[in-house]
Amino acid sequence: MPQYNHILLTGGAGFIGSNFVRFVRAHRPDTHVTNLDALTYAGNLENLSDLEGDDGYRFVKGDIRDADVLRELLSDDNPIPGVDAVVHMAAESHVDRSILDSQPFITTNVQGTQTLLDAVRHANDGRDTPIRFVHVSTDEVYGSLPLDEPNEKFAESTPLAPNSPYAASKASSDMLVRAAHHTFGMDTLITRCSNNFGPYQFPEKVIPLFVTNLIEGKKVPLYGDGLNVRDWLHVDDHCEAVLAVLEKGRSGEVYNIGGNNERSNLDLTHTILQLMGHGDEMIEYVTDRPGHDRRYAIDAGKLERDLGWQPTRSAWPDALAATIDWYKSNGDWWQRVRSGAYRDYYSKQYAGRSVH
Ligand code: NAD
Ligand code: TDX
Repeated sequence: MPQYNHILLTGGAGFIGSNFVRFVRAHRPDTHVTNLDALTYAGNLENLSDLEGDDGYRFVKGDIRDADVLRELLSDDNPIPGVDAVVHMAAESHVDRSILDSQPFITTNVQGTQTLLDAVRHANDGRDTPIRFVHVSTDEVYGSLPLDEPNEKFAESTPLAPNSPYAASKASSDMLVRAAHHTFGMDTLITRCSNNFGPYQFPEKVIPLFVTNLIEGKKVPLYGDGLNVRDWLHVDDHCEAVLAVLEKGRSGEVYNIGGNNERSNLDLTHTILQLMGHGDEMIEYVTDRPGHDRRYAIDAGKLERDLGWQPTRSAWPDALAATIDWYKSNGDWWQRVRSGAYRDYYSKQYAGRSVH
């Protein structure tokens, strides 16, 4: 099983990306990680403040739409070994934002992915072994399942039928990655994961939003009838799966990742309320999200059979309770996100330093 010398991770200052940096540094101490992140509203370097001083990790502020930055990073051998793998997580990731303004979703998720693919293809020129490219995608590209057929799940062969601008932009990026493999023989893989939860998730997503609202004594806004279903996976299980795909996956393949942990939003809300000692009076039913997908459910059997991966950190409701405890114990982190103070970290911490 190849272990990689140097991963270029895009979007590493976000929720999953920052957990992935920490996961790789803990489980593959010989693998260097360069985190390329544009620090949009979702990028927060405080997520990685514990890695300041780790020689195997470096942060570079830059945009995946900037071909010059990509060229420089992919050809750079110093001070660490050259990049031999790219894990692509940078994206606009919130469905509600894509409904309000889809433009950043097209420029980052679609054009940015193609710019990154082009840069990797050029960097492969003259190399004996091409750079391996793992594209981190989502179950939302498959669209929505009905509630009345509980045995139906998304398989890798399920046709893509994205319903939101976010999902459509991710599906487009998946198609570009597929084309790069087919046309240019690039060493690409695609993962499609279900809903993640865990530490450092931006408090616009349902679990950290509801938990932090309740800590502040506010109600939780439940969309529509609350019967939409999501399949919840702990972020560390996702990180382990992405690493397994990077190290053991078959080039050109798609791998679904899921927790086998379907919950309606109403069930999820009741569990959060119960774990936090609140009653139903804290639920505020609000207008539904336009085009709200009814149900996501992932069949992750291929990943289990072919690569031996299984979720081990997503046990319900214990993993949810531990996540709630994390937000309770890390009030500073999310209060600085809510106030906007987290945006000063980069200028304070990196002032005067070269980006490399
Ligand atoms: P996030 O919004 O928390 O983080 C995204 C990161 O990408 C941020 O740090 C942001 O600054 C960076 N970024 C955005 N545009 C950029 C650009 N143009 N150049 C460089 N960096 C840029 O997202 P997340 O929830 O951590 O999701 C990470 C990836 O996983 C995304 O591709 C998402 O589609 C996918 N995914 C997420 C989930 C989930 O439940 N959160 C589930 C399945 C797949
Ligand atoms: O305030 C809310 N009230 C509510 O009822 C919010 C923010 C959400 N919801 C519902 C909508 C969804 O059915 O909760 C469910 C989860 O919503 P989000 O946290 O916004 O996640 P979702 O839309 O399911 O998408 C997530 O999973 C797939 C991630 O944000 C995506 O990046 C990932 O690809």
